[in-house]
Amino acid sequence: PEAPSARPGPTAPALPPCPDSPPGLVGRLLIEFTSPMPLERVQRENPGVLLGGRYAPPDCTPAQTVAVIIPFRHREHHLRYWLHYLHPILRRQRLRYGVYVINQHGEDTFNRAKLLNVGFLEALKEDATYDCFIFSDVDLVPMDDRNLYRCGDQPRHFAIAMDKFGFRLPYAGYFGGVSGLSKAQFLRINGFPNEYWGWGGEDDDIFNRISLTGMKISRPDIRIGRYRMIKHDRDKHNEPNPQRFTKIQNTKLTMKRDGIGSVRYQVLEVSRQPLFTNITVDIGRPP
Ligand code: UD2
Ligand code: MN
Repeated sequence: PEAPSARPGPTAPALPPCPDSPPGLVGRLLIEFTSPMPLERVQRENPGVLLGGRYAPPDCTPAQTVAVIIPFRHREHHLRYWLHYLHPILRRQRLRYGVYVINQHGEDTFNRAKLLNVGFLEALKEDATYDCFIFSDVDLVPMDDRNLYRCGDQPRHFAIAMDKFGFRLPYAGYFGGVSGLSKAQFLRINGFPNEYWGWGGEDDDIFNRISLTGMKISRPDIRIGRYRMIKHDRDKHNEPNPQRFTKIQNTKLTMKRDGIGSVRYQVLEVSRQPLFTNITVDIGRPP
Protein backbone atom coordinates (compact mmCIF):
# COMPACT_ATOMS: atom_id res chain seq x y z
CA PRO A 1 0.00 0.00 0.00
CA GLU A 2 1.02 3.59 -0.67
CA ALA A 3 2.75 5.23 2.30
CA PRO A 4 0.91 8.34 3.53
CA SER A 5 4.13 10.35 3.30
CA ALA A 6 4.27 9.78 -0.46
CA ARG A 7 1.26 12.01 -0.92
CA PRO A 8 1.71 15.79 -0.83
CA GLY A 9 -0.28 18.21 1.29
CA PRO A 10 -1.74 17.80 4.76
CA THR A 11 -0.66 14.19 5.10
CA ALA A 12 3.05 15.08 4.72
CA PRO A 13 4.91 14.20 7.94
CA ALA A 14 5.14 16.99 10.51
CA LEU A 15 8.57 18.48 11.14
CA PRO A 16 10.21 17.47 14.42
CA PRO A 17 10.14 19.99 17.28
CA CYS A 18 12.97 22.54 17.19
CA PRO A 19 15.75 21.72 19.68
CA ASP A 20 15.87 23.67 22.94
CA SER A 21 19.34 25.01 22.20
CA PRO A 22 19.52 25.79 18.52
CA PRO A 23 22.55 24.35 16.75
CA GLY A 24 24.51 26.76 14.57
CA LEU A 25 24.55 29.78 16.88
CA VAL A 26 27.81 31.69 16.64
CA GLY A 27 27.94 33.40 20.06
CA ARG A 28 29.57 36.85 20.30
CA LEU A 29 28.97 39.03 17.23
CA LEU A 30 30.73 42.02 15.73
CA ILE A 31 28.19 44.86 15.58
CA GLU A 32 28.98 48.22 14.04
CA PHE A 33 26.98 51.07 12.56
CA THR A 34 29.50 52.85 10.34
CA SER A 35 29.08 51.34 6.87
CA PRO A 36 25.90 52.50 5.11
CA MET A 37 23.13 49.92 4.99
CA PRO A 38 20.88 50.17 1.90
CA LEU A 39 17.53 48.40 2.27
CA GLU A 40 18.09 46.65 -1.09
CA ARG A 41 21.18 44.99 0.35
CA VAL A 42 19.33 43.85 3.47
CA GLN A 43 16.56 42.39 1.29
CA ARG A 44 19.05 40.63 -0.97
CA GLU A 45 20.80 39.07 2.01
CA ASN A 46 17.56 37.77 3.57
CA PRO A 47 15.77 35.91 0.77
CA GLY A 48 14.19 33.41 3.16
CA VAL A 49 12.13 36.08 4.93
CA LEU A 50 8.56 36.17 3.65
CA LEU A 51 6.48 39.26 2.86
CA GLY A 52 5.65 41.25 5.98
CA GLY A 53 8.82 40.04 7.74
CA ARG A 54 7.55 36.54 8.47
CA TYR A 55 9.81 33.52 8.90
CA ALA A 56 9.57 29.89 9.98
CA PRO A 57 12.42 27.38 10.14
CA PRO A 58 12.37 24.92 7.23
CA ASP A 59 13.54 21.94 9.27
CA CYS A 60 11.71 21.98 12.60
CA THR A 61 8.55 23.14 14.39
CA PRO A 62 9.17 25.85 17.03
CA ALA A 63 7.34 25.68 20.33
CA GLN A 64 6.29 29.35 20.15
CA THR A 65 5.27 31.94 17.58
CA VAL A 66 7.01 35.24 18.27
CA ALA A 67 5.81 38.73 17.34
CA VAL A 68 8.60 41.29 17.47
CA ILE A 69 7.11 44.74 18.10
CA ILE A 70 9.10 47.92 17.39
CA PRO A 71 7.85 51.40 18.44
CA PHE A 72 8.74 53.76 15.64
CA ARG A 73 8.80 57.24 14.11
CA HIS A 74 11.38 58.76 11.75
CA ARG A 75 14.14 56.21 12.42
CA GLU A 76 14.43 54.61 8.97
CA HIS A 77 18.25 54.48 9.11
CA HIS A 78 18.12 52.68 12.47
CA LEU A 79 15.53 50.23 11.17
CA ARG A 80 17.80 49.22 8.27
CA TYR A 81 20.59 48.25 10.70
CA TRP A 82 18.11 46.48 12.95
CA LEU A 83 16.74 44.38 10.07
CA HIS A 84 20.26 43.68 8.79
CA TYR A 85 21.45 42.29 12.10
CA LEU A 86 18.28 40.78 13.58
CA HIS A 87 16.85 38.71 10.74
CA PRO A 88 19.91 36.42 10.52
CA ILE A 89 20.06 36.14 14.32
CA LEU A 90 16.38 35.23 14.67
CA ARG A 91 16.76 32.74 11.83
CA ARG A 92 19.73 31.07 13.54
CA GLN A 93 17.65 30.93 16.73
CA ARG A 94 15.13 28.80 14.80
CA LEU A 95 12.20 31.06 15.62
CA ARG A 96 8.86 31.28 13.89
CA TYR A 97 8.37 35.04 13.95
CA GLY A 98 7.01 38.22 12.42
CA VAL A 99 8.35 41.78 12.67
CA TYR A 100 5.88 44.64 13.29
CA VAL A 101 6.94 48.26 13.08
CA ILE A 102 4.34 50.40 14.84
CA ASN A 103 4.72 53.82 13.30
CA GLN A 104 3.22 56.78 15.18
CA HIS A 105 1.43 59.05 12.71
CA GLY A 106 1.79 62.84 12.93
CA GLU A 107 4.09 64.99 15.05
CA ASP A 108 2.38 64.96 18.43
CA THR A 109 4.31 63.76 21.49
CA PHE A 110 5.72 60.24 21.11
CA ASN A 111 4.23 57.45 23.23
CA ARG A 112 6.34 54.30 23.23
CA ALA A 113 4.26 52.12 25.56
CA LYS A 114 0.96 52.89 23.84
CA LEU A 115 2.53 51.94 20.49
CA LEU A 116 3.59 48.62 22.04
CA ASN A 117 0.00 47.97 23.16
CA VAL A 118 -1.16 48.65 19.60
CA GLY A 119 1.50 46.25 18.33
CA PHE A 120 0.25 43.47 20.61
CA LEU A 121 -3.35 43.79 19.35
CA GLU A 122 -2.51 44.31 15.68
CA ALA A 123 -0.03 41.43 15.53
CA LEU A 124 -2.73 39.14 16.94
CA LYS A 125 -5.12 40.39 14.24
CA GLU A 126 -2.53 39.37 11.64
CA ASP A 127 -1.95 35.96 13.23
CA ALA A 128 -3.95 34.72 16.19
CA THR A 129 -1.31 32.09 16.98
CA TYR A 130 1.25 34.59 18.35
CA ASP A 131 1.93 33.54 21.91
CA CYS A 132 5.18 35.41 22.63
CA PHE A 133 5.79 39.15 22.24
CA ILE A 134 9.24 40.72 22.10
CA PHE A 135 9.22 44.51 22.45
CA SER A 136 12.36 46.11 21.03
CA ASP A 137 13.66 49.62 20.55
CA VAL A 138 14.64 50.15 16.93
CA ASP A 139 18.19 51.17 17.85
CA LEU A 140 19.21 48.09 19.89
CA VAL A 141 21.15 45.17 18.45
CA PRO A 142 22.21 42.17 20.55
CA MET A 143 25.93 41.38 20.50
CA ASP A 144 25.40 37.67 21.12
CA ASP A 145 22.98 35.33 19.36
CA ARG A 146 22.74 33.09 22.43
CA ASN A 147 20.38 35.77 23.81
CA LEU A 148 17.31 33.86 22.63
CA TYR A 149 14.28 35.97 21.66
CA ARG A 150 11.67 33.68 23.17
CA CYS A 151 9.33 33.70 26.17
CA GLY A 152 9.56 31.70 29.37
CA ASP A 153 7.59 31.16 32.55
CA GLN A 154 8.42 34.73 33.72
CA PRO A 155 8.66 38.05 31.82
CA ARG A 156 12.10 38.38 30.25
CA HIS A 157 14.45 41.36 30.11
CA PHE A 158 16.95 40.94 27.28
CA ALA A 159 18.88 44.24 27.08
CA ILE A 160 20.70 44.04 30.39
CA ALA A 161 24.24 45.05 29.42
CA MET A 162 24.25 48.00 27.07
CA ASP A 163 27.31 49.79 25.77
CA LYS A 164 25.80 53.15 26.81
CA PHE A 165 25.53 51.96 30.42
CA GLY A 166 29.04 50.44 30.49
CA PHE A 167 27.62 46.93 29.88
CA ARG A 168 25.88 46.88 33.27
CA LEU A 169 22.32 47.21 34.50
CA PRO A 170 21.84 50.92 35.29
CA TYR A 171 19.62 49.97 38.27
CA ALA A 172 18.10 46.75 39.58
CA GLY A 173 14.56 47.52 38.40
CA TYR A 174 15.59 48.56 34.90
CA PHE A 175 13.32 47.02 32.24
CA GLY A 176 13.96 49.22 29.17
CA GLY A 177 15.24 48.49 25.72
CA VAL A 178 14.19 44.94 24.82
CA SER A 179 11.74 42.82 26.82
CA GLY A 180 9.54 39.81 26.22
CA LEU A 181 6.23 38.60 27.64
CA SER A 182 4.03 35.67 26.74
CA LYS A 183 0.48 36.52 25.75
CA ALA A 184 -0.75 35.34 29.15
CA GLN A 185 1.86 37.38 31.06
CA PHE A 186 1.04 40.48 29.02
CA LEU A 187 -2.70 40.13 29.69
CA ARG A 188 -2.08 39.45 33.37
CA ILE A 189 -0.55 42.94 33.80
CA ASN A 190 -3.28 44.55 31.65
CA GLY A 191 -0.61 45.29 29.03
CA PHE A 192 1.38 48.50 29.15
CA PRO A 193 0.36 52.01 30.23
CA ASN A 194 -1.14 54.30 27.56
CA GLU A 195 -0.64 57.53 29.47
CA TYR A 196 3.13 58.06 29.39
CA TRP A 197 3.64 60.74 26.75
CA GLY A 198 7.22 61.68 25.96
CA TRP A 199 10.46 60.15 27.13
CA GLY A 200 10.87 58.00 30.24
CA GLY A 201 9.04 56.20 33.03
CA GLU A 202 6.98 53.79 30.94
CA ASP A 203 9.54 51.01 31.35
CA ASP A 204 9.51 51.48 35.14
CA ASP A 205 5.71 51.36 35.13
CA ILE A 206 5.88 48.05 33.27
CA PHE A 207 8.39 46.77 35.82
CA ASN A 208 5.96 47.78 38.59
CA ARG A 209 3.08 45.98 36.87
CA ILE A 210 5.11 42.79 36.74
CA SER A 211 6.15 43.00 40.40
CA LEU A 212 2.64 43.91 41.57
CA THR A 213 1.16 40.82 39.91
CA GLY A 214 3.67 38.61 41.68
CA MET A 215 5.86 37.79 38.70
CA LYS A 216 9.64 37.94 38.64
CA ILE A 217 11.86 39.17 35.85
CA SER A 218 14.12 36.67 34.20
CA ARG A 219 17.40 37.79 32.62
CA PRO A 220 20.18 36.19 30.57
CA ASP A 221 23.75 35.89 31.77
CA ILE A 222 25.42 39.32 31.88
CA ARG A 223 28.05 38.13 29.39
CA ILE A 224 25.34 37.18 26.90
CA GLY A 225 22.82 40.02 27.37
CA ARG A 226 25.10 42.58 25.73
CA TYR A 227 23.78 45.23 23.33
CA ARG A 228 24.90 48.04 21.13
CA MET A 229 22.66 51.08 20.84
CA ILE A 230 23.02 53.20 17.72
CA LYS A 231 24.16 56.61 18.96
CA HIS A 232 21.48 59.26 18.61
CA ASP A 233 20.27 62.58 19.96
CA ARG A 234 16.91 62.90 21.71
CA ASP A 235 14.21 63.08 19.03
CA LYS A 236 11.94 66.03 18.55
CA HIS A 237 8.54 65.58 20.22
CA ASN A 238 9.87 63.03 22.68
CA GLU A 239 10.97 65.38 25.46
CA PRO A 240 11.45 63.93 28.94
CA ASN A 241 8.05 63.55 30.57
CA PRO A 242 8.05 65.68 33.74
CA GLN A 243 5.14 63.63 35.17
CA ARG A 244 7.07 60.38 35.08
CA PHE A 245 8.35 60.46 38.66
CA THR A 246 4.92 60.85 40.22
CA LYS A 247 3.24 58.51 37.74
CA ILE A 248 5.49 55.56 38.58
CA GLN A 249 4.48 55.93 42.24
CA ASN A 250 0.87 55.18 41.28
CA THR A 251 1.07 52.08 39.10
CA LYS A 252 -0.92 50.06 41.60
CA LEU A 253 -3.89 52.41 41.22
CA THR A 254 -3.61 53.13 37.51
CA MET A 255 -2.81 49.70 36.06
CA LYS A 256 -6.35 48.42 36.48
CA ARG A 257 -7.93 51.12 34.34
CA ASP A 258 -5.04 52.06 32.05
CA GLY A 259 -3.72 49.31 29.82
CA ILE A 260 -4.50 46.92 26.98
CA GLY A 261 -8.15 46.91 28.06
CA SER A 262 -8.56 50.65 27.49
CA VAL A 263 -6.28 51.48 24.54
CA ARG A 264 -7.95 53.62 21.85
CA TYR A 265 -6.36 54.20 18.47
CA GLN A 266 -7.00 54.23 14.76
CA VAL A 267 -5.00 52.21 12.27
CA LEU A 268 -4.31 54.32 9.19
CA GLU A 269 -2.31 51.85 7.11
CA VAL A 270 -1.03 48.29 7.22
CA SER A 271 1.66 47.68 4.64
CA ARG A 272 3.53 44.43 4.18
CA GLN A 273 7.13 45.20 3.28
CA PRO A 274 9.64 42.49 2.33
CA LEU A 275 11.31 42.48 5.77
CA PHE A 276 8.63 43.84 8.13
CA THR A 277 4.98 44.82 8.45
CA ASN A 278 4.49 48.55 8.86
CA ILE A 279 1.44 49.66 10.82
CA THR A 280 0.84 53.39 10.83
CA VAL A 281 -1.43 54.43 13.64
CA ASP A 282 -3.08 57.52 15.07
CA ILE A 283 -2.75 57.22 18.85
CA GLY A 284 -3.98 60.72 19.65
CA ARG A 285 -2.16 63.21 21.80
CA PRO A 286 -1.61 63.99 25.47
CA PRO A 287 -4.64 65.48 27.20
C1 UD2 B 1 15.50 54.44 26.74
C2 UD2 B 1 15.14 52.97 26.78
C3 UD2 B 1 13.79 52.77 26.10
C4 UD2 B 1 12.71 53.61 26.74
C5 UD2 B 1 13.19 55.06 26.75
C6 UD2 B 1 12.29 55.96 27.57
C7 UD2 B 1 17.40 52.16 26.52
C8 UD2 B 1 18.35 51.53 25.61
N1 UD2 B 1 16.14 52.26 26.05
O1 UD2 B 1 15.74 54.74 25.39
O2 UD2 B 1 13.42 51.40 26.12
O3 UD2 B 1 12.42 53.15 28.03
O4 UD2 B 1 14.48 55.21 27.34
O5 UD2 B 1 11.10 56.21 26.93
O6 UD2 B 1 17.73 52.53 27.63
N2 UD2 B 1 11.36 56.18 18.98
C9 UD2 B 1 11.19 56.46 17.61
N3 UD2 B 1 11.07 57.76 17.22
C10 UD2 B 1 11.10 58.78 18.10
C11 UD2 B 1 11.27 58.49 19.47
C12 UD2 B 1 11.43 57.19 19.88
O7 UD2 B 1 11.19 55.56 16.77
O8 UD2 B 1 10.97 59.94 17.66
C13 UD2 B 1 11.40 54.76 19.42
C14 UD2 B 1 12.62 54.00 18.95
O9 UD2 B 1 12.30 52.64 18.80
C15 UD2 B 1 13.55 54.25 20.10
C16 UD2 B 1 12.62 54.11 21.29
O10 UD2 B 1 11.41 54.70 20.84
O11 UD2 B 1 14.63 53.32 20.11
C17 UD2 B 1 13.11 54.74 22.59
O12 UD2 B 1 13.43 56.10 22.39
P1 UD2 B 1 14.96 56.64 22.48
O13 UD2 B 1 15.83 55.71 21.75
O14 UD2 B 1 14.98 58.05 22.03
O15 UD2 B 1 15.23 56.64 24.02
P2 UD2 B 1 16.48 56.04 24.85
O16 UD2 B 1 17.57 55.62 23.95
O17 UD2 B 1 16.82 56.94 25.95
MN1 MN C 1 17.70 54.78 22.01
